Amino acid sequence: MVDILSLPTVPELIRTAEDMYRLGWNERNSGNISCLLSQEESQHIADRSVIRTFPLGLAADGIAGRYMLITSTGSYFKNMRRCPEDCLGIVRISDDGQNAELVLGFENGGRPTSELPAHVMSHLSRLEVDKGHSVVLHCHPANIMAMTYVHELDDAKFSHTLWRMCTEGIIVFPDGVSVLPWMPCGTKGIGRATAEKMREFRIVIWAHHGIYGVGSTLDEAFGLVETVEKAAQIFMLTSHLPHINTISDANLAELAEVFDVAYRKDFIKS
Ligand code: 2HA
Ligand code: ZN
Repeated sequence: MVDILSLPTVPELIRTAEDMYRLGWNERNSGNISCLLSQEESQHIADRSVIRTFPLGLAADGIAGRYMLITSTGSYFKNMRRCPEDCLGIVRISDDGQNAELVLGFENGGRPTSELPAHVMSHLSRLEVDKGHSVVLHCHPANIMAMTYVHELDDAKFSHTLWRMCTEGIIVFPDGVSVLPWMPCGTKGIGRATAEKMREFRIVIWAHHGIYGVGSTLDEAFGLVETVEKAAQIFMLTSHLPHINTISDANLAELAEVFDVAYRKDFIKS
């Protein structure tokens, strides 16, 4: 019997979930994380039979046969270490791309997160543009959420404002962020809209709800969200005060040159 904790990505995900909880990003049962497992890690579970099947309701041919670690619906990030076998599951995407086949975890009737469509579709989009892609995470950081009430929901304007809030911004997310208008969550519609934006962005913000971040590792996706949230925090701390100093567009261009990052130049004109 394989212990779910023996797969290296599992303790790594639990650590990430706990950090997210402590930062106040994942109240109650909010948020979800999924990781596509490497070939090497997948070999440990390749001989396991299917325990239950969850229809995806979409064609995930691009990840057919891949194993994915994913959080369960209703699970609390703060409790993940106490009950990893209940809160986490490993599914194999069926050969026809139509189903998620449970091979480990989700004990006591657990099911994948309600945001499964957004996760699967985002993985498909990111793999088209980034071969090393593996992680999708979702959470509710307060300052990003607050900012969507007081800032125009425009990709260029939102990205430009965030870049100007901390020096490291344009270096960490030179591709900017995308902001979706409010939509009901847990639907294929929001999943499709998120995945569409994921072809161009590694951060997609859901207005008045939260944020999606992606990366090749859990640390990378986490660090990306952390940096965007810090920029949003500075905005929320200062937007009601007179700005007598700022990071100018010339400063942004200078940073991009010093750190050799290809940023969305078209976002600066806004
Ligand atoms: O409760 O965060 O978006 C899980 C969520 C749904
Ligand atoms: Zn959410």
